Amino acid sequence: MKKASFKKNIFFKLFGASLALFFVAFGFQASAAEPIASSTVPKATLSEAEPIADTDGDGFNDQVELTLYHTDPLKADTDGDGFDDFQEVYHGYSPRHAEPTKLNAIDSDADGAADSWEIRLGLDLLNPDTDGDGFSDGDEIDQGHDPRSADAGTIEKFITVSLAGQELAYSFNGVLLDRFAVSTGVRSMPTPTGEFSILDKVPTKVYGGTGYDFYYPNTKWNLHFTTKRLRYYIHGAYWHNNFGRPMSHGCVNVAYPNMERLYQFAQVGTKVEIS
Ligand SMILES: [Ca+2]
Ligand SMILES: [Ca+2]
Ligand SMILES: [Ca+2]
Ligand SMILES: [Ca+2]
Repeated sequence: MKKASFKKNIFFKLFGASLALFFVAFGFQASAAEPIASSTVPKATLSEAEPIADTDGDGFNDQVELTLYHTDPLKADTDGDGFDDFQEVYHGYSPRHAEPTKLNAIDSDADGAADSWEIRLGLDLLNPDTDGDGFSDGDEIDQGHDPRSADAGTIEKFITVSLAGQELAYSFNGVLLDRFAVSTGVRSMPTPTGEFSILDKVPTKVYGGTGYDFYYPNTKWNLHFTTKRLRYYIHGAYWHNNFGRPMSHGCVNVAYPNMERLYQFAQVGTKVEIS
């Protein structure tokens, strides 16, 4: 027994020693590799990785203030309305106007693209033609081209409607541009679900009238998306303000200010997914 345990001891000692040697060798290799790895990192990369200062401490660094939001990097509250720049953008307000102004309701450079779209897409909200190709940012978005590059390729647009959430969202090149409450069909007249595309854009339309128990003349901004059973539209609705609750005869009701921008954005062929 004693001899056997002695042998065992020797075995473990030798095994342990070879393991230790292995780790020493491995450790040596790893530490030998380190100086080579760090010497291959260019010094410029290291300094670029350093955070850019937020001089006024409002939560946006100086570069973002100068190039994206066009706010004062030395003044936390650029428009002097009592709310700092970060708070305003976070809640969807323009940090450049003391009057409460929603970013999606202002187009600072009058190029047809709301400030909120420009910020989300990384465009210059004070330059109507960010990529300098002769076409305005708004026109490029409307026509489905990239406002950040002179490349004439087509950018994918997508509209999604959630019946459970009573919400509509739309995206450009995978970037969410807006999201808001809508009213879809009531239980007896449900909005059809599935994958559709915009078939027609109709500036004004009459809903109801003779033979119906409702009449909504001169309804603005109508996006026809299917003829399944009946003709269904995503359209403005001026006769109620219950967005977020089912209200319609099967169409998708949208508040006028939201619908005006969505109508401008959508093209015949834009994909619509309703679930
Ligand atoms: Ca700042
Ligand atoms: Ca402010
Ligand atoms: Ca604009
Ligand atoms: Ca352009």
